[in-house]
Amino acid sequence: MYKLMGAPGAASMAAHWLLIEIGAPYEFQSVDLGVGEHKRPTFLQLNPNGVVPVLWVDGAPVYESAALVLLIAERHPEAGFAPRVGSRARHLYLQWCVHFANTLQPAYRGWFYPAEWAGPEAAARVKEEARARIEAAWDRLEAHLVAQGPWIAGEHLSAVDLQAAMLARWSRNMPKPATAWPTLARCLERLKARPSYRALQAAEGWSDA
Ligand SMILES: N[C@@H](CCC(=O)N[C@@H](CS)C(=O)NCC(=O)O)C(=O)O
Repeated sequence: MYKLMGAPGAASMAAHWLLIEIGAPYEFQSVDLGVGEHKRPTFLQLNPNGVVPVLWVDGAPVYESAALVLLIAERHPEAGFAPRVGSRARHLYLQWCVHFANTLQPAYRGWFYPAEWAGPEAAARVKEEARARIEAAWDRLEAHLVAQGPWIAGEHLSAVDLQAAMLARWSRNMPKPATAWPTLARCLERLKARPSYRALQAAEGWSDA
């Protein structure tokens, strides 16, 4: 039994979606970011970065959303969300998962928390730079999907597609959302058509409307 600590639509979303896809027994514990529950000592003991998600695995906490996606997929090989070790698909899967965590996620921090790095006076500049980096990431993903799609790891859907869809969703209110890239938009549509996506929405209480 897994316990995922997160917040609706937040960085916990991909792990939550994957747990639903593989049908693993889990409990979702909502962390109230609005009251700063994630900055309290009890939570910081689980994730010293003071951010969600945290996943309890075999009675111990694990953090970093990209790691959780990889971890869940590899613990349930029968569900087919982790390409075979040594395959070209596996190489792409690992490359893009780490690339998203290293590029898109820090850029989103800049977009959503623009005063975090250099104070409120630099917020507008930080947002501008964050936006450019996020759009550059979609440019690169679009080109990859055109050349090697239909999924990020190639022929088959894998956990990294769910990670990408979570990150893409965060752009929905940006000046140029991820859905402005046509091949990526079609990939996202296929993902959002899955019954697991509706189950995720129901479990977390949000919609894309
Ligand atoms: N690198 C972390 C980043 C997680 C992250 O930024 N989580 C956000 C929600 S999407 C959060 O907890 N924000 C609250 C805050 O920073 O105060 C991960 O991928 O797990």
